[in-house]
Amino acid sequence: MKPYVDAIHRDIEQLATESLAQLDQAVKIPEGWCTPNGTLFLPAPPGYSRDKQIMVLALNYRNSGALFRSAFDERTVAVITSILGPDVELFMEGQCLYKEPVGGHPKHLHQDAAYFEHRYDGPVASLNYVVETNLENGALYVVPGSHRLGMLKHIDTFSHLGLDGKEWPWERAVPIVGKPGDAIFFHVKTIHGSQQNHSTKPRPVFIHRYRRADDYIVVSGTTTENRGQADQHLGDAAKASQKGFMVSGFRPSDGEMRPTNWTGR
Ligand SMILES: O=C(O)CCC(=O)C(=O)O
Repeated sequence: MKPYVDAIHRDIEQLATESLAQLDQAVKIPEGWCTPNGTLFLPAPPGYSRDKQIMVLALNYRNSGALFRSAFDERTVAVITSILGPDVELFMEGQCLYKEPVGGHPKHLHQDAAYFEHRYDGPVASLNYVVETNLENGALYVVPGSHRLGMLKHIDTFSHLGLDGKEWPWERAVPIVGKPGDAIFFHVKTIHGSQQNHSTKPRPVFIHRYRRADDYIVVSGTTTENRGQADQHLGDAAKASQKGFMVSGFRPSDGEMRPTNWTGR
């Protein structure tokens, strides 16, 4: 991601400033607090200069051209198609996890499939470092081979759905240190997470997710309560409303009539 990382970093810092300026308008939601621009905040650690800290910055393909361009990077797409096959779409609109300095949030070990379980193999994530990322500021930890364990039981944690820390302590995971622009590719059931940022500078990462063009969510949630609710275990019809932009290959029509680019809608 080296060709894009400086421009994405600038967009990230601009959005962080915007989000903090909107903090007095934040509304309470089950996951924390959300500012009008869509950034998610968590409670700040004790001794912090304010009572809330940034968790998920609202950076996405609609507000950052550099982020959108980077999702189509040829080398990245080549890695992804070697894993998923030729017909691949974007899943979600890009994501940015932002750990503030001096105590920024941990993301407890978890499988992404707890948040979005899929019909087939599910999305491959490409998590990208924006700054030098190490044991002090919140390197990504992964449990190698854990994608073969199937779907594990998650509980509610400070950072939303996570694995029980007694069964899955950090010692079971290995950290991946890296430089700005380094990309880590991992399966939707790979156990991963990251610890607090103890450095004096922010530690952002940005994430692209890719899935087979015919794959779709069957169960989703952010808490044990909303994961268990009604519109779950969606059937094949769910794909009609879950089509992402194609990054590779072709999606044949499913025969459903819908407005296209000649209507302007
Ligand atoms: O911010 C991080 O390092 C972890 C992000 C993560 O685990 C996730 O988005 O699923």
